[in-house]
Amino acid sequence: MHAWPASEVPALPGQGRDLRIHDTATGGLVTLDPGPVARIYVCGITPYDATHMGHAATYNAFDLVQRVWLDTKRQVHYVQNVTDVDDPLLERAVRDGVDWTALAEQETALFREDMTALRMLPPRHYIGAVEAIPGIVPLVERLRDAGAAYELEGDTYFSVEADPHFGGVSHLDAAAMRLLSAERGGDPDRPGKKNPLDPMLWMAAREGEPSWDGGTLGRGRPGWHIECVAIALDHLGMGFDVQGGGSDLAFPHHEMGASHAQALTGEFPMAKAYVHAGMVGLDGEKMSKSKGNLVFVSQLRREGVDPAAIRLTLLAHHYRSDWEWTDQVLQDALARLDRWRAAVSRPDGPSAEALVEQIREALANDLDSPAALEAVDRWAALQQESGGTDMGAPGVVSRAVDALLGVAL
Ligand code: 5CA
Ligand code: ZN
Repeated sequence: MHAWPASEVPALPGQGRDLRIHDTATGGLVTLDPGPVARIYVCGITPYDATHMGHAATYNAFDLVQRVWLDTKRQVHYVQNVTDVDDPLLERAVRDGVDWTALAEQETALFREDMTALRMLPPRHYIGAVEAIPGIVPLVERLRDAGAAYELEGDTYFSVEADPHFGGVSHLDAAAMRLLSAERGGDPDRPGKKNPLDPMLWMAAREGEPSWDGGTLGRGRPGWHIECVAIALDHLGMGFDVQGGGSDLAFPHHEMGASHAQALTGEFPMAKAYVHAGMVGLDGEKMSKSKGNLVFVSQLRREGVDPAAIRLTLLAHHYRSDWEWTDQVLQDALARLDRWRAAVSRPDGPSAEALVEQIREALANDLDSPAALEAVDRWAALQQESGGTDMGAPGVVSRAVDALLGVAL
């Protein structure tokens, strides 16, 4: 499917820095050394409701990854999926009495608009689960033929025992895995499974639900984890630089995906870093479509909130921390945006050279966007207090804030 338009990324003077980022699999910081083309896969939305602040925060984190790499003059091969067929989408369509394809199309269109408004750079490949099915079926057949998958009442399951590295992404114990599996789309209590954690690869057609030709698997639809593996391997291949998503995806989604890929290719790891963004909450609970405690990007835009302020709200929190959306965090961002805009509206100001380096340094250090914002705050305060004589410095600041933070002043 098509993605959304890219906003311009201004080139900056000086040299970009290599990214050091927290990898869930090793539990520490890794310095990534991508080739001339950095490769990143970010798990996309399940389009049954509008983009909320949690989604926006997660995509903001990976947009920063892309911007840091672009600043090092690399190209970025960014792939994102859309889970445009899955249980929650089908359930919502039934609940609301709407066609599931229309619901998916409508919410995906809204997501594109939100991403455009927030100046998130688009993926090079934006791929729906449905369009990936012809590539998914042969992978599931291969897993089955290799003994890494088995059939249960017509459904096909992956056998976690097939991967010697299973557990290597999330490092959870079996009890924690079982709990999370039940919470996040798995079926650990289904009788007949070899291991309660085994995830479904291909679900045989159910009465009243959409299904596709599955070759020797029979008609059905794909499981969730194999969707992302098929799309990532097709477009990026093994050993890409970053797999990203919110921290709720570490287990089971990224754990299972890593196992599928290992069983398919015999190679390890699928991604050099598994990067997870913290959860954004509201009123003490994780913001989630199923709980309904949501602040939508599109709602704020309708209310006339400047998308640059929404983006500054996201940037004011470190991507790995869990945080709460409040009206105050948005008010703070609006005030900051005003200060910054006033500071860059003059033709001259304090030198911006050190500031560009501080933003670069902050982002290269595990995407420390709060530190980057503080650096810009300091420059803006200096501009306000004593000004400066550096002609063009405000322009440099505008371009740096745009290129590195995605905020148009
Ligand atoms: N389609 C799958 C991924 S393949 C999915 O998880 N879709 S989603 O719509 O539920 O979430 C989209 C992205 O937003 C995921 O990376 C998810 O981890 C992230 N996300 C969901 N809720 C939150 C939240 N409250 N805070 C931060 N990120 C969130
Ligand atoms: Zn995914």
